[in-house]
Amino acid sequence: MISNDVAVRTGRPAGDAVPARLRRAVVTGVLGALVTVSLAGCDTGVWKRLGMPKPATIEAKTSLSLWQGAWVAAWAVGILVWGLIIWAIVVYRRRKGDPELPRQIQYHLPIEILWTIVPVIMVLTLFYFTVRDENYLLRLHKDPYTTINVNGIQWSWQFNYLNAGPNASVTGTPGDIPTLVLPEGKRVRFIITSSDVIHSFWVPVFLFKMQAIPGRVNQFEVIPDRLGTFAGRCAELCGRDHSRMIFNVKVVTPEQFQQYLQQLNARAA
Ligand SMILES: [Cu+2]
Repeated sequence: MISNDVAVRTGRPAGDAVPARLRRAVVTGVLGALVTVSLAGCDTGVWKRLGMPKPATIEAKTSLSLWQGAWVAAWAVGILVWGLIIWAIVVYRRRKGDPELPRQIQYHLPIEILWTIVPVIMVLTLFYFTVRDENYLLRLHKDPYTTINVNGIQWSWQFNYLNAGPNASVTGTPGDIPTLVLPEGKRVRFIITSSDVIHSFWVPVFLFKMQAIPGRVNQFEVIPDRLGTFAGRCAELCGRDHSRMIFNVKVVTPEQFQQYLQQLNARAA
């Protein structure tokens, strides 16, 4: 009777109804997987990095391992919890002749202690690694190689190279995207400020962002360790042209960096 019903509803022979649907689901799944794998093929490491871009600073590696570790911990806890749920469903399912309500247990002290202590340990573990890595990422050194003031303005960025004279600065506009030039292998300190509203200085390959808050000075340091040109953005909705508040980050050799500063100074003079 049931298979006849299926045949009537789907208009296909009863025996074929489910396999055809299954076949379509499998084909769709395999195609989807192939597309995903081939699209990601150009950068297979993205799987290992769980979606994060390839780090371009020494510090970004710490952010990456914190991210990966958090996912491993989340999956471990998830698998444990799902496993316990399935185990309880299967082992303690209602069998023939069982009463309407199972035996009710209250104040089972060992269990109460267990489900208090285990989550506390989990939270403390996540807390420990987060605080440890945050302290590392926000530490400031006595003598950075260079200090750059990054100032957010509606809607672009201003980069002031503080070690290179008062006029060594670059101001972008939404139509003229500024470039931030950094030396490879040298410690750079950023002093993040804002002229108007709250912005957020974000370079995805740094795996880090920091807010630019009016009337406040925020700081962090990185050592860029990969030559190249990278994208930068504002990560705080800051008004009409927020999405145009982009910039480029160009990591060059220290010699090229010094030449660049001289150029900036010469231009200002
Ligand atoms: Cu902004």
